[in-house]
Amino acid sequence: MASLNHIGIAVQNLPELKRLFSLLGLETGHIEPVPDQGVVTHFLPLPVVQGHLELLEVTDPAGTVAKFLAKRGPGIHHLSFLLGRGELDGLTERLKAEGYRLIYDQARPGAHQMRINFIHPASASGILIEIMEPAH
Ligand code: CMX
Repeated sequence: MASLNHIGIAVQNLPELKRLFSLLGLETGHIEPVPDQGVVTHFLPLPVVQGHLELLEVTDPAGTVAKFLAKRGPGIHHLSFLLGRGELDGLTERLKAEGYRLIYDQARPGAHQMRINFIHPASASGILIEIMEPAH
């Protein structure tokens, strides 16, 4: 079975995105130029967890994912970060105070009995970021 090693994110404003990931507790580890590919790679180690790829099958033609497909075509829709229980509301308030745009005023229920919210891609360098915590 193949294991997920990393997700490559094309960035235009590196300090801006590093600042956001730092608020989520993720700091840069290894930095390595790869001249052959025309980039410098910045790796932010992720805690090892049992993760998932989530395939989003549309059921609501007027929903956000249907709209995404119509506008941008198929592909990666969001990154989802798991927090410890009781951490979501505090982080949400901190992000708002730092000027980030959250999608919901209050966390909503998500799959796997999670409380979820999202950072709007307009304030996350073009990436839709889900933050979530176990509801129970
Ligand atoms: N990733 C990156 N950019 C995205 C995006 C995504 N997933 N979805 C939309 N965008 C872009 C749009 O293309 C648009 O770009 P431009 O301004 O360059 O045209 C920009 O974000 C702003 O879009 P918007 O008009 O404010 O909002 P949309 O109606 O396109 O909706 C969003 C975007 C993020 C507000 C909406 O998708 C949302 O509310 N998402 C949260 C809920 C969600 O995504 N649920 C599905 C997953 C559920 C699950 O996993 O359980």
